[in-house]
Amino acid sequence: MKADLLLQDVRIVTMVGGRYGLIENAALVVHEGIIRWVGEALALPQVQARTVLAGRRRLVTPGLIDCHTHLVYGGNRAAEFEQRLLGATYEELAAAGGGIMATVKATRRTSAEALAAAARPRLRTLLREGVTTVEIKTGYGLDLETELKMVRVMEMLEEDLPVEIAKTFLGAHALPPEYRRRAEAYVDLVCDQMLPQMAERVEAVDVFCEAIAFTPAQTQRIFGRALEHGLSIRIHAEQLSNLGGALLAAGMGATSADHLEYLDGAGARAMAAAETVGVLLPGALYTLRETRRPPVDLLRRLGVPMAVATDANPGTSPCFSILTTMNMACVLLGLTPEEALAGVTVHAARALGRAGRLGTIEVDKQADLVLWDVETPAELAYYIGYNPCSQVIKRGRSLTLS
Ligand code: DI6
Ligand code: FE
Repeated sequence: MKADLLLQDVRIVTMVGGRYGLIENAALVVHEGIIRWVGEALALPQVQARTVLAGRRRLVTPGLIDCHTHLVYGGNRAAEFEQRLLGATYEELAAAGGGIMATVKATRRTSAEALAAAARPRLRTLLREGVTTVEIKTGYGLDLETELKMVRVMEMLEEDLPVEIAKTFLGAHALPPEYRRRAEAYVDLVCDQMLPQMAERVEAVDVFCEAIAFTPAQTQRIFGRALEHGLSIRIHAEQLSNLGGALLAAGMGATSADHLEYLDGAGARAMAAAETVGVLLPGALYTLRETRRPPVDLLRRLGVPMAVATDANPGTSPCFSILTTMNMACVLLGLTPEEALAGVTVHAARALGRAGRLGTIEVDKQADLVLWDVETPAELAYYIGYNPCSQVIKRGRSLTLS
């Protein structure tokens, strides 16, 4: 067997079927970026490998996947964070031009180069924790020019850094001030002007379906158009209230419904029937000090796959640590460490429509791998602010991350 890389003396957590699937005394063979063989070292066939890597009994997992972020944006909202802790409410801040609109203003006036320069260290922080694939949403432009600029920034990041970026169009994130009281006209703009141009450059369309954002009827209209363009659909649903967004999106074949704090039984059953992934975002719940929890027991009982993501954004989740997010998913939402790891590997791959290629360690999958200095996989969700990542392999190549 010919190989570019033979990885030996490792313990492999395959995550097949969402379980650890730990193989002790394991070996793994990579050729042309693809896993060609994995199993117990004793059964390893004859291999002529160009590179042999001794893992010194480190634990190996699939490359981690952050399947929901907004990490391209201008400015930051630390001042709002401070004002909120001094007693200001969201409504007051929004009325004073804060909230999502503050970030929209900053993103509109920042160049693509400056946006990329600001996003790079955020993305690097994720990569240093073993993230090899990340989803990034637009949604801080809310006009065609700036939405396209955000996609260009993602393309620049992908050129500079060894990471795969899944690009999502979130033109329906908030109603821009120039469309005040003309929401339907803005939805027309999203459907008729923005979507046709964005369709070439992104793979999915997301809508923030919420009382402070877009209604289910508007969401349905946008999703209908997205499907006509051959894009997959995802939704921010049931974060602040229950509008039935997850039910609607699942009925239209959404790949994921995200947040879900206020999800009800009908929504959860629709997700189970449609095999829609539930993406849990504990960083937002934590930052907003939300007391309502997504119905994890119900999702588990119905067999809805649960992914876990940072929701990295300047307002509700200024969090750029996938490991801390796994810890929050356990401590705040009651996931097991195994479920949290499945949430950032196999189920996250599914939320991004990449389950055939990413998310587990199996023959024929892409060789995105992380070597960890830990004894047990539960340690990945256990530490807070400690990074045991020892080495990252992307498409079969070892990375040096500065
Ligand atoms: N849900 C959220 O929590 C964020 N966006 C979204 O759709 C908020 C983004 C922000 O405040 O900038
Ligand atoms: Fe979000």
